[in-house]
Amino acid sequence: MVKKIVFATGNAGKIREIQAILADMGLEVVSMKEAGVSVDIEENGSTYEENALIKSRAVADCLAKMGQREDAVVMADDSGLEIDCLNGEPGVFSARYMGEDTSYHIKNANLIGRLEGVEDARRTARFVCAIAAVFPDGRELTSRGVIEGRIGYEEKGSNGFGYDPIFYVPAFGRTTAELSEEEKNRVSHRGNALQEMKRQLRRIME
Ligand code: ITT
Repeated sequence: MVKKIVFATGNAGKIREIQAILADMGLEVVSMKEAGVSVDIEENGSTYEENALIKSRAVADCLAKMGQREDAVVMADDSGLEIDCLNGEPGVFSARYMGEDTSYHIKNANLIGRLEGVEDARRTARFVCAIAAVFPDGRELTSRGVIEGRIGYEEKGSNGFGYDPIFYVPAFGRTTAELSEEEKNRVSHRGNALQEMKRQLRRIME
C-alpha cells in the first residue's frame, strides 16, 4: 500500500511548490532529506524525462537499502528554461548553466545581456518540466508540463526561484517571480506536469 510520496529534489523552491500542489492526494509528501536520503546524483540524461527518472531511481534504491521502499512512490522533477533565440539554451543544463554555484542574479544578468538588441517578438521562451514516478513494484510513469513566456529586460519580483525574475508571462503582465505561489502553481510547467501526474496516479491507485 502506497502511503507516501518521497520527492527526490534538493531544491527548496521546488519542494514548496510541489507540496502545495500534491496536498490533496491524501498521501504524506516528504523531501528526500526528510526521508533521510542524502545522495549525489549525476544528471547525465539528454532529456528532462531521463533525468527525472535517474533522480527517482537513485532515491528509490537508497530507500530500498534503508528498508523503506515498500510504502513510498518516489517522484522527481527535472526542469529547465528554453530560450528560442539562443537555440533552446540553457535547456536541460539550466541548473548547471555558468556553474551550479553561480548566483541566479549573475545567470539572469548574463542571459539578459545575451539578448541585448533582441526585440520583444523574438524573446520567446518556455519553462519545461518532466515529472517521473517510480513505484515500489518497479512501475514507472512520466508526465510533462510547459509554460510559454518571454525573457524580460531586467529582473523583476522576488517570489519563486532560479530564472523566475526574468520570465515574463504575457497573460499576467508579470514575471513568475511577481506571481503569488498559488498563481504560479496554477499555470506553471511544474503545476501542469504535476496535475497530469496526479491524474495518472489516481488511475493507478483506484
Ligand atoms: P534538483 O535536481 O535537486 O531537483 P535542481 O535545481 O538541480 O534541483 P533541475 O536539475 O531540474 O533542478 O534544474 C532545473 C533548473 O531550471 C533550476 O535550478 C532553475 O534554474 C530552472 N528552473 C526550473 N523550474 C524553474 C522555475 O519554476 N522557476 C525558475 N527557474 C526554474
